[in-house]
Amino acid sequence: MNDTAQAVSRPPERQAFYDNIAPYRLAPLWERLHTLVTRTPITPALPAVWHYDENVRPYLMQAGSLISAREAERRVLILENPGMQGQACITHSLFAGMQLILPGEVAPAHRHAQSALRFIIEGNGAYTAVEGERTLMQPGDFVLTPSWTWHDHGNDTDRPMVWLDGLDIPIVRLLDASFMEPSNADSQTVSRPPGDSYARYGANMLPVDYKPARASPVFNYPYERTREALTTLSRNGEPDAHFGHKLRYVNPATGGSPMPTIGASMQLLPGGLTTAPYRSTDGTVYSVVEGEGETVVGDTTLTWKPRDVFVVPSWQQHQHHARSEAVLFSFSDRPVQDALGLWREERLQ
Ligand code: 1HN
Repeated sequence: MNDTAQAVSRPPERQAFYDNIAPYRLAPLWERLHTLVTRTPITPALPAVWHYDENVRPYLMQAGSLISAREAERRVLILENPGMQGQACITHSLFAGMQLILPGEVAPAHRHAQSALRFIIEGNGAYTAVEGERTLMQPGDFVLTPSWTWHDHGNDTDRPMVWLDGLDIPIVRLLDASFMEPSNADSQTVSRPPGDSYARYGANMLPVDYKPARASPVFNYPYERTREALTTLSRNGEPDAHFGHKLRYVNPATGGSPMPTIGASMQLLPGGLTTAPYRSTDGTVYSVVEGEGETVVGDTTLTWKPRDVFVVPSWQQHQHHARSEAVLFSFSDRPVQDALGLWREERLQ
């Protein structure tokens, strides 16, 4: 029996039985078992790529002239997986969108059960405020807004600011656990100077009496530091066959993922490298920071360059090829699968 196992046969007397029991909210498991419990993961998600310069940025800018950040609350174009149209997700478990905030605009303060990450794509120096502290964002920065934290965004620069939003919306939807609260004020009162969290928690040190929480106390992981680490690694040794030089972001107080539902990594692929075939159960969203190349997922080839986003669905074998030295940011639901004992990977040669 394989993944597309034969259904059991359905002669007229069985069909009549199913019809008879349906009004009583009963259904035969044997008609559905093979689609519920599959030999290997079957996902509705398809591999896909969004080319930023050609097919995202122009429409995001059009959206900018159609609606304000204030009216939209968040001016985001959803990156919708072509295998799950209308479901507002990029993988079965994750939402991704591209958010624009124009000079002078404010995206008003709110908080929600959903955890969010921002990965900065374009612009310099707009801010996100999280729990009363602002951070100025630069391309390649990885910014967190953990579950139920107040957050607002503003752009006091003279250039548009664009970032990739990643949220655990489908996970919260599955669990029917969504709560949201708007703030009375558009912008939070700033209660701590910029850089305060990073000084307290981001220097490989912690306040002496700090008690670890579910989410990382660092809420901006600047690209400068990440790139520096990857540059050093790439000078010091050979790349891993499957990952190149790859580091994951951590909650510095626990060594676990920065947020309970979303894990994130950054990897450097030396120019010319083709990674060995790999698959894992966490469908993964990639944002290209530097370099050009392609990722072959099954029989689909996704070609990418800086600022493109692509998605590799669960359990689909893939290989990255870097035509030039490349840096890829990625995020997935791996912490959820790890916590539940579900995560699996397969490394082929
Ligand atoms: C949200 O609150 C933000 O705070 C971005 O910037 C994207 C997508 C769906 C629901 C809430 C934000 C979002 C979102």
